Amino acid sequence: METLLTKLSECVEKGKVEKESPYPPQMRGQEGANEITKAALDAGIKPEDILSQALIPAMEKVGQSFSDGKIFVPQMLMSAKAMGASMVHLKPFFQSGEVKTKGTFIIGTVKGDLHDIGKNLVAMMVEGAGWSIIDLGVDVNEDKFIRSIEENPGAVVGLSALLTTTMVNMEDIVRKIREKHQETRIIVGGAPLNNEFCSKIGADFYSPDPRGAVEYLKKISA
Ligand code: B1M
Repeated sequence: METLLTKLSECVEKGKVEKESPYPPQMRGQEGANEITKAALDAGIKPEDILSQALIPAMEKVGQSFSDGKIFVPQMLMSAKAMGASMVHLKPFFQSGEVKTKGTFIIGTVKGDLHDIGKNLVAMMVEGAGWSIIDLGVDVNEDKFIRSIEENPGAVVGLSALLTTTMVNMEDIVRKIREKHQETRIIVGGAPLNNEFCSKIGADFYSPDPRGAVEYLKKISA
């Protein structure tokens, strides 16, 4: 089990998507995130363990290497691609929750921000917990959020941001949503956020991870 997770972690760190991928040259011909994830699931490793013990720690290392100037945007993008290839296999497990009747959850990464891996994970887990998902994608401005709220009365909104430069855009989006739809519940998340920031911008709830968002939704829909 450990070997598969270690290998998978290495694939994400180095950006090895699948066996046929020519990148990175030193791993040519070796299995990539696609094949190793399938093998890990076949070996009975739990999807949550694949996520928490291989994929997320690998991405943390990638972030650290980027901060240290050891890798650059193209490498980071290949790592994201490898993680995506793995998540394709995990998605059905996270989505096979209960019947979808609990409500609608609108989610998007805020304007200026293109990071979507964390947002996609939150969407998957919330969908698995029985909510209908409207995923507005990345670089989403207040107008798109407001339009979607108007099309889906009573929906809960989730905002994701990964950059210190885009988390500030959340404040603007929350304020504009509140001006028109004061009652809308808003959850915020993303690596640079915290509870204090959430209170400052007037959002309802901050969650550091998908589980917290699911728990909050459970609580408010009970
Ligand atoms: Co970017 N990037 N990136 N990047 N990138 C970070 C975020 C960074 C920390 C790397 C670093 O310097 N160490 C840094 C931000 C620094 C800062 O602002 N303080 C950074 C930078 C600087 C940049 C660029 C500016 C680089 C450049 O161009 N010079 C650029 C910005 C582009 C833009 O958005 N406008 C950029 C670009 C990219 C890529 C496109 C190459 C790629 C993204 C590909 C994609 O998403 N499809 C990328 C990547 C991959 C990363 C890192 C390495 C990994 C992000 C990730 O997917 N993590 C990242 C470093 C890091 O995070 N360690 C980094 C895994 C994911 C599962 O975690 O997204 O945190 P995360 O989501 C978590 C929680 O935060 C939470 O749940 C998730 C699961 O646990 N969560 C929520 C997230 N949203 C939530 C919402 C909720 C609740 C919980 O409720 C609604």
